[in-house]
Amino acid sequence: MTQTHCPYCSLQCGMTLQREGRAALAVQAWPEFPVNDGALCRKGWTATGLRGHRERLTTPLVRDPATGELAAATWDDALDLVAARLTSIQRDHGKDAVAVFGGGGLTNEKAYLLGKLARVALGTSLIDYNGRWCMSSAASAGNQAFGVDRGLPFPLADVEQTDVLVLVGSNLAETMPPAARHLDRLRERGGRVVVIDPRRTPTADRADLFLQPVPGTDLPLALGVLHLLDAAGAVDEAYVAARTTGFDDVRRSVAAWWPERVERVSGVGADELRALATLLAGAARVTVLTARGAEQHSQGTATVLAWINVALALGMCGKPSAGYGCLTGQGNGQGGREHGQKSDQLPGYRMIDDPAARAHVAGVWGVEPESLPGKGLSAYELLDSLGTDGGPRALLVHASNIVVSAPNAVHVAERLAALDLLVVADVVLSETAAMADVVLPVTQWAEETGTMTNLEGRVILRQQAVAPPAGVRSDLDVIAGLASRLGSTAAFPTDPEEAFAELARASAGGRADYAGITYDRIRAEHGVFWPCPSADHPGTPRLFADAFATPDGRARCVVVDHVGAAEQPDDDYPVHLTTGRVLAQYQSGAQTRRITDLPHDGPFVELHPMLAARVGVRDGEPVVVTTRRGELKAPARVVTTIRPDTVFVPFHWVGANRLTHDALDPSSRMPAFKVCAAAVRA
Ligand SMILES: Nc1nc2c(c(=O)[nH]1)N[C@H]1C(S)=C(S)[C@@H](COP(=O)(O)OP(=O)(O)OC[C@H]3O[C@@H](n4cnc5c(=O)[nH]c(N)nc54)[C@H](O)[C@@H]3O)O[C@H]1N2
Ligand SMILES: Nc1nc2c(c(=O)[nH]1)N[C@H]1C(S)=C(S)[C@@H](COP(=O)(O)OP(=O)(O)OC[C@H]3O[C@@H](n4cnc5c(=O)[nH]c(N)nc54)[C@H](O)[C@@H]3O)O[C@H]1N2
Ligand code: SF4
Ligand SMILES: [Mo]
Repeated sequence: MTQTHCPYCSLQCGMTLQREGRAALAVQAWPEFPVNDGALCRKGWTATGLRGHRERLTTPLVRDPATGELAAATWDDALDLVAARLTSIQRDHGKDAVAVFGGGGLTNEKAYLLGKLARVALGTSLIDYNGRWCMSSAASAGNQAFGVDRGLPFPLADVEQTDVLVLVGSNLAETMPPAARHLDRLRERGGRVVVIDPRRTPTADRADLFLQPVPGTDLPLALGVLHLLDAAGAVDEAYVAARTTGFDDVRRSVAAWWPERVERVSGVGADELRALATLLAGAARVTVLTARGAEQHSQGTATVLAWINVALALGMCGKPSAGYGCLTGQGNGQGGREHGQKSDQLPGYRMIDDPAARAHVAGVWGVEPESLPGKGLSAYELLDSLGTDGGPRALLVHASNIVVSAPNAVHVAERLAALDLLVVADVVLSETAAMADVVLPVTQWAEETGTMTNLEGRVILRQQAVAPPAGVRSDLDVIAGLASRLGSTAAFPTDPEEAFAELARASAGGRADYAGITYDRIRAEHGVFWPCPSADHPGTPRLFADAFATPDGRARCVVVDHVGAAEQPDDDYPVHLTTGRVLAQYQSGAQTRRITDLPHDGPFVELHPMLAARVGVRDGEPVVVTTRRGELKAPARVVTTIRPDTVFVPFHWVGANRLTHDALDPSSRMPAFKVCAAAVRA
């Protein structure tokens, strides 16, 4: 019996894996783990379905130049080939001719060593990861406003004790189902839930107040709320004076956002906006949480900053059971960005252009600080540059199915095809792996040990329950195997606990300080919250009680203004397209589409009966969605729960991202997955 965590989302629900006979593995509850109290969603309960699956990769594959087909190879042949090609490409085209793409599903140890592989063994500046698509706008806003980015600055269960919880663009009843019980308990206590979403989701069904804006207008909503709060004298002036800077400018900037103007822009009635402001003004404790609906926009960072301003104006950040937080997405979305996979960061959440940070990390790695490359390109910019003149000629991908999940995916697939060498490490032959020159089969969660950092900043332990299938190696082995073949003399431990100890040293003194965390402590304490700088430090479940992580300890109120979505509807593309998730599928679907116990109903197009009537399509009939990038034909799902001017497509199947565009947020470089202009026809 092994206590571990679900392989999927950032809730990282605790679960027990029980061996049954020689090969089978059963998922059981782990009631003592506090984040989910033994509850799991159906993805968690069925997670062992990929073990022993006939499509599980169990041997390296190398593309035969004669036939163009992938063929089985030995590990030595595959790694020798990759290292030789990388070396010759770098010799001919320079260090940055090789790029690395990581994932927020990787353990901290893997993410850390992938960053070290890029910076030390390859010497390339080009590494980024799919977390850039996940919550980088909230990260950027958190850094600007609070001086630190930790998704939730408090344990998730704290929201049960708040008085008003505002969920901006989160469908947690379907994306983190066990967390929905907090909403139910909050309401049983008499608290109120507000949900803001262009679709009335199962989460919105739990709301006391539901606002249904045009996609991409959460920013003006926040400006309008703050306008009303200020007009009502509901700003906590003492708090604002003592704990923030910049509020006067923000106050002036919202003066012109009266409710009728907000209504014209967002489609949310002035009365509904007033109802929200009244609810907030009368509450002792308010918690605002954003998720991808608010963040995946070309103004995602500004939108989050606007909602942080609301929370600060009400005096909530740092107060018990109140404040602002972002609901991170991937299993290790939080830790994945703290330890060096992001193009501008070094381990411990250090910035790569900070000389002191470079010196510290170079010291731990035993290299000269000058040898470390500088800042690279963000995820989409990196993919966009592949195979171009002067761009990278080789790409290593660990834990992302880019072909399905990147925006403007047809273009991205063309860029991948233009490479001299594509290497993909994965568990299954994902759509991206199927394009690779070399595919490396790796272990999956139940077969390995390592740490993950959940959405609360709680560092937890994934523990091995079974031996991996023969022929499969861990990403740690792949990274170490490549590093030594590339001639690196730096340490690339393959033992996860040893890797974690090195990571902890590298993070020491950084914002995300793991120096006092050990596997034993995690086991004994149900996880440890960072920062935890020493063995005798208790960890930090709650941030900001006394001060923010800025140089002067005050939060920054940042002025932001509404520009609007990068692509607006017009005569040719008259509706808004938004994208997102369904309960039973995970991400690009590489894993969950293969699990037979989960429904496989393919992509669909959700649209309102009024729009359906206009285009002449009935429920279940095929409908065609087109954008300036591409086209998708899929069955219509006619529902009254979506705005009549908006269509929704889940991105778990090939298709949604043929439609999305590549507008990026200027500060976080996050793509605007959540809104573009589209046309619909029967
Ligand atoms: N079932 C399931 N759960 C998951 C995942 C999964 O793939 N499947 N993935 C995990 C990951 S990595 C992530 S990032 C999280 C994401 O978790 P969520 O952010 O909850 O998921 P999404 O479905 O992407 O988006 C949430 C909602 O945003 C709404 N929305 C769209 N446009 C807008 C807008 O302009 N404004 C507002 N306010 N709302 C808008 C959508 O209608 C949708 O209901 O889920 C995690 N959990
Ligand atoms: N249109 C649209 N597009 C989106 C989004 C959206 O809302 N709308 N959301 C975005 C968001 S928030 C995210 S997080 C991304 C996610 O999109 P992806 O990056 O594609 O995420 P996954 O499907 O989880 O891909 C992970 C891959 O890694 C493999 N894998 C699992 N574990 C391991 C491991 O330990 N090692 C290795 N090497 N491989 C492993 C899996 O089999 C899978 O193929 O999609 C983004 N794309
Ligand atoms: S909510 Fe997330 S972590 Fe929990 S069982 Fe479902 S997918 Fe797994
Ligand atoms: Mo995500």
